[in-house]
Amino acid sequence: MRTILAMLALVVGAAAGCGDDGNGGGGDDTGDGGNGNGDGGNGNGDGRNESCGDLTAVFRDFKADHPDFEDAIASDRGLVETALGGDGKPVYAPAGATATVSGQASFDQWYRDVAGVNQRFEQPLVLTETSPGVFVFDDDDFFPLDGLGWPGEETGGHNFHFTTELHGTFRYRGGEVFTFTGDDDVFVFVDGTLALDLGGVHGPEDGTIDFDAQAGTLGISVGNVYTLDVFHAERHTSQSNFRIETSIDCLVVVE
Ligand SMILES: [Ca+2]
Ligand SMILES: [Ca+2]
Repeated sequence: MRTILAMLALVVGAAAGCGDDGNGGGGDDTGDGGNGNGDGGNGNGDGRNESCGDLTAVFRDFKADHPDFEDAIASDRGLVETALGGDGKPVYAPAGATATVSGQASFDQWYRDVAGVNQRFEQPLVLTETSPGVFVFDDDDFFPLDGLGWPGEETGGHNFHFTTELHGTFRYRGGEVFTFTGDDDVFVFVDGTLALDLGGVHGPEDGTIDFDAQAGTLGISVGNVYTLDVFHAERHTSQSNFRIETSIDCLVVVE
């Protein structure tokens, strides 16, 4: 299944003309016309395609009285299995309750539409090239569902207690990194294998995927296209931070 998805994404990526030559900080009028860096061979001279990094996030709004939200504050690594589930969702790993999760039944609601429990929204989440070859989304006041979702649930004027899901594909060129900083839980899967675990209810924490260093564990090889799946949960007041920084030059959304 994931191989098929990767193949489809490869076709889409090729059609989108994702090139290496557009990472020059947005200056397209320098007149040199020859800014290809030579390692990709597929640049079309038009710069980085606008679809690169133009992601769409799925948000699900929860209420504070959900058993896993606004409860204990604790680091809680190991909440998910190493392998992403066959349905593309994280698989709850512990045998029962943990410091911050009631159990599998409650966890399974985090990234699935459940009537009466959560409300689903889709919004753009766009990575911006902040310096040549560095793509960032950064919001230390991350409240995408303010004014949406369950009424009467605001704290300090903000809608806390939601989850975030992002799905993309990228061509592994070698040397990429992907850093997440934020709260609360974050699970990142590469080619269906857990590559970053920041599980738990906590203040901003950060973790980095070093694709070269983790290539063996992840089973990835330079030149191929892979899936990148990000799952996040905002589970506790009074902060919501969400920051992605990556050198992946063309992350393409998967619907
Ligand atoms: Ca909420
Ligand atoms: Ca929080």
